[in-house]
Amino acid sequence: MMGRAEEARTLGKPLSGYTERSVYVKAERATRQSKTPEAGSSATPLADMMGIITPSALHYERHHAGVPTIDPEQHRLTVHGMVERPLVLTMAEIQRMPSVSRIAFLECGGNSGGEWGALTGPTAQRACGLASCSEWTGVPLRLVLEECGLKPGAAWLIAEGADACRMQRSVPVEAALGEALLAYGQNGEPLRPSQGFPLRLLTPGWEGNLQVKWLRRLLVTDQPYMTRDETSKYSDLMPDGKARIFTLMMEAKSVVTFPSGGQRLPGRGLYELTGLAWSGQGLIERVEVTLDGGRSWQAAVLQEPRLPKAFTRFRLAWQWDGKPAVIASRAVDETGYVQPGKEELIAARGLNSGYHFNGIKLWKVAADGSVANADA
Ligand SMILES: Nc1nc2c(c(=O)[nH]1)N[C@H]1C(S)=C(S)[C@@H](COP(=O)(O)O)O[C@H]1N2
Ligand SMILES: [Mo]
Repeated sequence: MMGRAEEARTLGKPLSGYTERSVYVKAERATRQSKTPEAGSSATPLADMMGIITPSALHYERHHAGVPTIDPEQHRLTVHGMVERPLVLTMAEIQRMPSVSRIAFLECGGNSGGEWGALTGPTAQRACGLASCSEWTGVPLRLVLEECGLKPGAAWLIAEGADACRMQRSVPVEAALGEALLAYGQNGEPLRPSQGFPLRLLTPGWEGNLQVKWLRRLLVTDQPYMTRDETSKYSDLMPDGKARIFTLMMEAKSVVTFPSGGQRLPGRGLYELTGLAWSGQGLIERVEVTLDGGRSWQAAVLQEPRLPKAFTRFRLAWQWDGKPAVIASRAVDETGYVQPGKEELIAARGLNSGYHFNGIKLWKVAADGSVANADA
């Protein structure tokens, strides 16, 4: 019999132009069964993520009319309306302009929509997975608008996508002149088709719906257009029957991703509790964790450098005594805004709207180590 050292060894795989992940790594985006899979969403497996960057292939998706296949050579961005010099730009012209890269989260206004009700998400992915974080590269939109010259009274931009529904959103011009990007890069490579290849609008900190993908047109106007996605959708019906519209800011939110629903702790002992926090208003200042269902809170360690309007990773060493525990995180951002509890949120906004849920998410750890939704 041959010993291990003498065994013939098999050569590994050869080099390749573009690699796949290990066959042993299985994390996937989650979708729901649908008869219209072109109009839906897929959620990032937040509990499988490390650090703050979401791999592009696992960035959540939200499409209203499927993912168009666009030849970047043929693609054009038209900027017109209340401008001195209307422009039609090719991708090559856009990519010749001065560029910037920044890390920013993106979150659907409908993320955690199910949390308003009784049937809340059983995993971090189902509860909060319509949020991801990438490094985006592109041209500050401000530069393009300076090139066109805004006319007096220009107050809104109507951004339009090249997908079948020609998705349109009205974007306040302050945002367009501020941090907004015409993004063509994501995590070091061109945008993925599901993220808007070859060009998308990025308005860091604001609801995902505004960040029009496959961007083909910016019409400068003096008023919003009241499009479908800012009136019947992505607006918040309040208990008094009035609706809040243009609620663009994504307020501070966090979720514990380990331990989280669907996982199992192998036994009592020392663990590293971890999770993600983010705020559309800037930096995450503090994340507090409760291990006793909200009776007491302690500060988690925040991964540095913290970046404004990006995911912030938090961690806390936890000695689990093997007894049932209810755990959660609560984020505080640089404006002093504190992530609310679910009851507080419902008291303020009622239950008519499915958008902008940023309440505290509780997980319960049972004595056998299994972790589940505390609401269930
Ligand atoms: N053209 C176009 N842009 C779009 C959408 C769309 O369906 N069509 N969906 C919007 C919504 S609702 C969200 S939440 C984000 C999702 O971006 P992602 O798929 O890159 O995560 O894109 C927005 N931009
Ligand atoms: Mo969305």
